[in-house]
Parts: sequence; C-alpha cells; structure tokens
Amino acid sequence: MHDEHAPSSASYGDHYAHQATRLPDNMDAFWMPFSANRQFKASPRLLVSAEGMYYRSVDDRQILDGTGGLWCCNAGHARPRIIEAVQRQIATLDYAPTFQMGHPLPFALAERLSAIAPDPLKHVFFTNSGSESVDTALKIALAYHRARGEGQRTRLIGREKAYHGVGFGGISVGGLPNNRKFFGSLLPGVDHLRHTLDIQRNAFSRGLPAHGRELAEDLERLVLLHDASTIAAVIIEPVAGSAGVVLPPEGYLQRVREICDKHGILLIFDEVITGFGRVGKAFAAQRFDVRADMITTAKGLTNGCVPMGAVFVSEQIHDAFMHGPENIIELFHGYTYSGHPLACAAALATLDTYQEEKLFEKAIELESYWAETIHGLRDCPNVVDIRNIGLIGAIELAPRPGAPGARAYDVFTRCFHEENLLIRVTGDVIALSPPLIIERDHIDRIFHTLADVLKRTA
Ligand code: PXG
Repeated sequence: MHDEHAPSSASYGDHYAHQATRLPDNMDAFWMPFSANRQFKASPRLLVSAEGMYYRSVDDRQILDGTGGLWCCNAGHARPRIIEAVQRQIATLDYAPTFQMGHPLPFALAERLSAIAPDPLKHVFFTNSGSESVDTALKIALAYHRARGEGQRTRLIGREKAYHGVGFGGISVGGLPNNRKFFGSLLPGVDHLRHTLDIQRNAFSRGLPAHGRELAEDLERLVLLHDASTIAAVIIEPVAGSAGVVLPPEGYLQRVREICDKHGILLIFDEVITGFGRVGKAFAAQRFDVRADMITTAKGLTNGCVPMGAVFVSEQIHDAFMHGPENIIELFHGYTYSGHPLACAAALATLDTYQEEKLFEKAIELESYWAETIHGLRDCPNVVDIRNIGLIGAIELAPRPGAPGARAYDVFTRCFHEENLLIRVTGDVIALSPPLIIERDHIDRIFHTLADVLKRTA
C-alpha cells in the first residue's frame, strides 16, 4: 500500500522529529482519552518537548510543569541516565518474551524494587499500566484464596470516589460514577466503603485530617452484611488522586488494616500515584506505617517515559502459589510486555536517579514549604478547601451555580495559555503533583500564579 505520508528520504529521524514538533494538519483520527475531543481539537494544547521542570508548547512557550506530566514524571523531564539507558537498550535487545522465556532485566529490576518495598512485599509482577496493575492484583487476590482452599472468598471491596484505572476490575471497585455508569453491570460481588472527604469537619487541614477515622468501621459493617468468609480483598488508594486528592484521616488506614487482619481479608494499596516518592517515602505504606498485602504501581516506576506497572506481592501470597508439580504454570496471567526490556531499562535508570538525587527525601524536606505556600491561598475567591501531603496539593473551589467544573476549567486554561503553567483539574478541584526536583522558586511561582488567576476568575 502506498502511503503518501511515509518518509521518502533516508532521513527517517528528521522526518519524525519534524512531525513531532508542529501542529498536525489533521487532528481528527486520534480519539483522545478522557478528553472533550471536539472542544480540545478546536483549541488544542500541544506539548512538543520537555526538560527538567518545564515543557515547551507547540507555539514555543516554556510551560512550568505543576503536574509531573500526569503524576508520573517524578524526577522531572529528559533525565540523562534514563535517556541513555533506554537508547542503549533498544539497540541491544528490543524485545524478548517472558512467558517460559526471559531476559536478565526484569529479574534485576524486581530485585531492586523488592529492596525498596516495605516488608513483606518481596515479589513483583510486571504490567504495563496502573489499570493492569489493579486488575492483576485483584486476580491474584482471588486466585490466592482459591489456592488456599478458600475459593468462596470472591467479594472485592473498593471505596466511593476511588480511581483504580479503567479495566473492568478497576472500574468495578472504583467509585467515580462517570467511569462506571456507561459500562454495563461491571464485576458482580463488589461493594464499597464510604469515601473520607469531609470538608465540613476537615477544611484546610494540613496533612492528614483529624476527623473520619470511624469511617473505617464501614468495613466491619460490610463484613456483617456479607460475612468475612466471602470477602477476598479491600483495595484503597492511601491518598486518592483522581477524585481530587482525598486524604486518609488520622488512624483510618491503621484501623482498616486491623479489621482486615481480624477477618483474613487482603489489603491492597493502590499506589499508582503515591508510589516512588510522591509522599516523601518510596511508598505511602511506609509513610503511614501500614502494612499492605499487595501494592499496585505504575507511573513513577519509569518516570513516565516507558509504560510500565508493577504489583508488589507479599511473600505469603506468592508462596501460596508455589506448590504442586513444578511443570505447572502457577498463575495463568501475564502480558506480552510484562518486563519489557525498554521499560526495565527505564525503571532501573529511574531508580538510580531517585537514589542519586535523594528525591524521596527531598519531597519530605520540601513538604512544609509546599504546605505553607499552598495554604497561603486560603483567602482567594471561591476557595472552599486546601489539602496537602508530601508534594501533592489540592485547591477545591466552589462550583459556579449550575455549571460544575467550569470555574476550575477556566483556571486551568488561563494558567496554560496566559501564565505558562500546567495544572490539572478534576471537577472543581485543582490538583498539583510537581516533579520532585522542584525548588522553592518554582513553588512560589506556581502559587503566586494560581492566586493571581483565582482573583481574576469569577
Ligand atoms: N490507580 C490509580 C490510583 C491511579 O491514579 C490508575 C490506577 C490507572 O493507571 P493507568 O496507568 O492505567 O492510567 C491511576 C491513574 C489525574 C489522573 O489527573 C490520574 C490517573 C490517570 C490520569 C489522570 O488525577 N491515575
């Protein structure tokens, strides 16, 4: 087939570089994810390069990255070690299967990851995204109980407002109505805890809110309703991101853990956004000192540069599968790209970068300055709550009457087009999750800009 858009000269590199830096002639074919396609294509926001704390837009403006891409570029952009590792790897081993075959990198990476993971999470299953990590963890939970002769434990418990990606498992345990209501009956046998957002009692808390620990007792109620013998696992984001940053009340996660232990229920932490330093430790489980039986990750694992996810699994769960004849496949699950060479190379170089630059510690060091500065916006117009932990921040606005989300969306587009600042909005919540290489000057600029834009936005 002749394709008139294919490069004709020997210079393929130039051809693709040119395509990647200019406004496309036609934007119709790409059906954009989680986007208002028609509105976006009428007034696009395109990024063409990135370095450190900044993006460059197609119209050649330098944009300060307040969101770490989409909560994923924790070490900032264009990091030399990562670039070199990926470039070398693609020229050495572009792909190798990991089903009944292997290559060295995922073994090396899993070893490195298990060293920074909290006990007892000593095993790692690789996926390609947060959604796949979540569905993998839910499947492992079900298969684990079955392997131990408790196959009647099939029920999965999520929470209201939770985001666990977009697979059928993830949207079933998830708690965002728009992500669920269009897609039929979802997984059977799922129930939900209440969410922990309580602006009336906790508005403008710094760090963890004081009120709401008692919401963990919802799990006891579900145990009474369904019986513990039917419940496989509870999945929780230690800090919920997509719903607009919802923090766990003091003592809440500890109490959920106690109830899980009492009833033999597995506790899965979904750390797709909290993993890899976002809250000042490798994982939120360590920051909050709560044991998880599995942790799902993605995003910061490779600094966002090659798609990859990882599920951290406890020794006990893993070992429950390692019985029976040795020629039998223990878990009928996996992806063509589980442990992909490029992703592994990116992840290893990312971990080196985090370590060399002590970025997790840096997030903790900056946390109080971040908190102080974001809470300085308390008296800006329409601000009803400000929430923060680690280098995560959220500013919740009162919705415009009859037009939920419109006010925050205006703030978002003004920041991008007029102030060269990238933020993220969800509903009327402005969410911030900058690269952990951020400096005080950048923090000042983000919040001065936001204060200014909020004052100009009715
Ligand atoms: N779990 C959690 C907790 C997440 O935050 C996923 C799973 C799914 O990951 P993948 O890689 O399949 O997208 C996520 C993703 C936002 C935003 O702006 C957050 C995510 C994705 C896109 C936007 O809050 N989180």
